[in-house]
Amino acid sequence: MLNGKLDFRSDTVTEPTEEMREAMRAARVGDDGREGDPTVRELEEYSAALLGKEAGLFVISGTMGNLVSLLAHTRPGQEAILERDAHIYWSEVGGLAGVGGLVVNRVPGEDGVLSPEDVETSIRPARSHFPETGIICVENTHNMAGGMVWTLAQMAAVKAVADRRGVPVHLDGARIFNAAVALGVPAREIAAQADSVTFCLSKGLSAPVGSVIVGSKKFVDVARKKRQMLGGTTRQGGVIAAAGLVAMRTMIDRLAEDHRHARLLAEKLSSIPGVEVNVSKVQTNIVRTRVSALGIPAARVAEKLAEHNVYVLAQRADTLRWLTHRHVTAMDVDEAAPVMAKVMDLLRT
Ligand code: TLP
Repeated sequence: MLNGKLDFRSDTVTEPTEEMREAMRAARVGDDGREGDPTVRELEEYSAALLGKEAGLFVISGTMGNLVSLLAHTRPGQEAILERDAHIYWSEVGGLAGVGGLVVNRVPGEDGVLSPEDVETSIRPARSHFPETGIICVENTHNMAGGMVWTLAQMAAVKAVADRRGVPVHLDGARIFNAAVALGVPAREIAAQADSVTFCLSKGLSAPVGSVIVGSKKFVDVARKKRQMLGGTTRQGGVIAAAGLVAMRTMIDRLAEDHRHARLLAEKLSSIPGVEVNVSKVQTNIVRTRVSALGIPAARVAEKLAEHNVYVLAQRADTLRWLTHRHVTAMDVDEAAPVMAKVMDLLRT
């Protein structure tokens, strides 16, 4: 329950813990655009060490992290290979084309996972009239595929092709820690299969603001310049970075609980007539329910649920997305499922 609501719209709604608020109050700060902010620096170094990379860069959002990374890896006119339903394609205002000048090549994957064969054939051969492939983007967990996890082997297969063809791989790891918890491996093993990673502090980890990019020192130096170009350098950013540090130190392991709640929710929803859920594909904290049997738009179902204090996202015309997070308890799941059953009955009649 969050502010009296059963709020399943996103893990972005999570609010900072008391420990985060206290750390923000006490944060040591400096001017990050001049000699540096000690707390931002600590977050960047902590992130790089945790993910096994040389350097880190604090940014305001996942969207900025992805854009800065693409700008640092590529030149205008190059091509970006992305999975068809990548967040970078759907939900980041087309920044890669609008700001980065990149040609977009969307490659269909299975449950959000690209095959190495498809990546191989999508990389442009060197011909004078072709754009050059500048970047391959992967997403783990994959949002539009319902929080599906790429295994290490699947990531390694794509990375091997990319390395052989000399193309960098960027991982949109907004929810990399959900993937790590689901796979039972340290996040650094996932990060090892990409040249750069963006991850979010303000989703399941509950920090109020921020994401971090990690990669080689050389890459992060270029990314720092691109961040500045976008106006993304903070001044006393330590005030928010402090909450990010608490998030990384205290909130990763508990993501397993969100995954259990998502599974529980999926099981409960799957028994409701007219609601289609693929329970076996609920691997992390996202549950997708298709409601096309009703013949009315998912947005209408979401509206009706909200009238009964249950908030979800209409992700596609026929699909609702339910996300579990720190403010959704097992009791909340128990309460929400019968509301969905009731709403389906109301809309059917
Ligand atoms: N995802 C949000 C938004 O789509 C509203 C959500 O509710 O799921 N990559 C992935 C895979 C994401 O899911 C998101 C945000 C981002 C990047 C962007 O992060 P922010 O919101 O910090 O810019």
